[in-house]
Amino acid sequence: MSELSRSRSVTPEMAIALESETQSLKQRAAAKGLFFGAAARHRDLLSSQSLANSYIRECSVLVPEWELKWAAGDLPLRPNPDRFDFTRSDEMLRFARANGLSLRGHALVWHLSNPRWLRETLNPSNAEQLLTSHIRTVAAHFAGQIHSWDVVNEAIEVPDGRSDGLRNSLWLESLGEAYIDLAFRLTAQVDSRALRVYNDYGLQYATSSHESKRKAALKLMERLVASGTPVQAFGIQSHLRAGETRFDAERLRRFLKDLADLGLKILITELDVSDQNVPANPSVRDRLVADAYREYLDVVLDEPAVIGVVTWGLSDRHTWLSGDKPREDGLPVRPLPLDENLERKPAWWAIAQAFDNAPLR
Ligand code: 9MR
Repeated sequence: MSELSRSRSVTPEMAIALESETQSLKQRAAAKGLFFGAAARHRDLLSSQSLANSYIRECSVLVPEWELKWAAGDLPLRPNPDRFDFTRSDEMLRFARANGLSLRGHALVWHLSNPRWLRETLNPSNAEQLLTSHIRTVAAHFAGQIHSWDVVNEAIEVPDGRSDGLRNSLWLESLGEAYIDLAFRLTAQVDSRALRVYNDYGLQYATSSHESKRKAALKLMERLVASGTPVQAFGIQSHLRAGETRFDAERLRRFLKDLADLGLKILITELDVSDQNVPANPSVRDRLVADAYREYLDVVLDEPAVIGVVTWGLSDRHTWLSGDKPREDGLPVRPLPLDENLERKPAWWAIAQAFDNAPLR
């Protein structure tokens, strides 16, 4: 019996109701066989005990937002071809393990956040060696301790004009499309326990660019699966926009089903809702942001292949959107489940209800 129901003024029925109100996102997700997690940067998470407590309370998965990229922020993971610096990523792993969270890895191969030396020296004769040494070192360093790896991130860019829809990235230019298969095989060799994910954005709306990206993504996944590439899951980043009307539940359901039919699991990997273009009034804004979370998660969590949800940040205190999608009126953006004081917002309740309504896995 909880503290609450022992106190004289609270009946057992009220205690049960209150307890279910206070269930965290990770508890509600777990009740349905799902996981909930959020991304954070080392410098934010480990410098605020109250922020850290919110992650511990709400999340079962933690994603380093910078620290496992080749080079994001001022302390690169791979400062030169021969040196790796795991200081910050190891600290995040320790934090996660000490508090019962698991760490999700993001990302082994990406066209952005690469060190300057890589961009300046990568060529067809050294690319395979550089990619191999990277994955053999990084994935091996964390072997057995990672929930899932974004092995390849954002490899599709239809406007680049290739018939296969692949992005003209530094890796594609040096290795051709074989870099994708190579990355998945290497990861499988060194850490057979982490779920291997292909991760991308721009896939959820009923716009022509999202439609053509969905097509290209399915084609890529079909090719990889058919050729025996050990990809196991598809990550849909899900950077949503409040007030966006071009959402078509049936098209999204179809895409999820097509991925599932290929035998892939699906993860929602970077969920947030930009409030850049909605009215200033904070309660109106919060409602529109919450509506976007609800509308999206109701569809996505209906698909049995979806195994969990990660938001790209947890509190409005720290979000990439303040820099990348600021509001014209200069008001702070409010895209995440908790406000800047770590209080639950309507978005939190929308996610909570979506988990509560989700079918059991
Ligand atoms: O949120 C991340 C931001 O802090 C970084 O500066 C940026 C570059 O490393 O990456 C942001 O996260 C991106 C993620 O890694 C991949 N999908 C898009 C995310 C938002 O840009």
